Amino acid sequence: LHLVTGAAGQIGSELTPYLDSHSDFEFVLGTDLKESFPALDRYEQLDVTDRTNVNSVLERHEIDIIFHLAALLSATGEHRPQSAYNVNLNGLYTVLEAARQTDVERVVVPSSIAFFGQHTPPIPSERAIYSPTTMYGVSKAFFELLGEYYNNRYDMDVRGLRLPGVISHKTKPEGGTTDYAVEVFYEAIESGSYTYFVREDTRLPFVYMPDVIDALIAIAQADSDSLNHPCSYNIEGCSFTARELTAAIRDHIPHFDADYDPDSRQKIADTWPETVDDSAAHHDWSWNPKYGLEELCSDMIMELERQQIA
Ligand code: VAH
Repeated sequence: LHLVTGAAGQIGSELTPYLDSHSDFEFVLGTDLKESFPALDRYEQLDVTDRTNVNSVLERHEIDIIFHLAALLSATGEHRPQSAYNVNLNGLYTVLEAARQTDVERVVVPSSIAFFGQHTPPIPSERAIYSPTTMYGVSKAFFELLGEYYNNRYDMDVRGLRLPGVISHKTKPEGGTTDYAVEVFYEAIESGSYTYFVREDTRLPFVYMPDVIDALIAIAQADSDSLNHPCSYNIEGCSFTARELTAAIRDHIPHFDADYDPDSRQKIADTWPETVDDSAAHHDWSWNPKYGLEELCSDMIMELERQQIA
């Protein structure tokens, strides 16, 4: 059985049904804080910070791979650093310890470009200096270091990849610094205008959800001998500025009106790299994104217009 924590979140709510519907995977148990989650056939409530609860789930089910997605994102983490510490650090430690004690075969955890910071050089590779300035980024550095520790000390198989901003249309974004790149699509369709909370020249790396799903599955299935950076792979689908995103949307919605009013999240975005070197992922486990800015724009707008009509 595969276990997904954070199954109701932005990535979990797409990864879980995807894994469940593809026969070459085992059955999947989705878990999250919600009492129930009717969208999933197999779902249990799970608080990853509750050791008894985590141990009970792992002891009652034969879990082979855990996709540990439960976390608070960067902006929320700056409003509630203590909660972000508890979920992102204590929760991770609880899951790794329970996985170790119940012989789970593999644990896959998303890291993030938030691992980097203002001292990171342009176009960083896996080994570039990291200096996270957010509790969320600190928790991702903690994951990468603790995951390598568990691999070396306990011969476990913990893997991770540094996700850039994730763009998707199935769930509304919550608490990310890159949420503007998702909210803008909803507003362009619903109201025809959007005020970005970053400057128009803010450039960040992004990845579209179908490429995220492919990457998480590819790294989960990769031969461990080929993984030179098991917990730390950079990946990127495309890199663009808020201005370029507006222009790409106007290709589909000509009257779309945008303005830019940076808030506290600009400070976080300014510490992240504009683009990353993901050649190691291409080489080690055949990372090969399908969606550039134009492709993700047309797919997002088509899917949201379809949802709006439905
Ligand atoms: C966030 N979407 O904004 C997440 C991600 C790189 C961004 O970590 O916090």
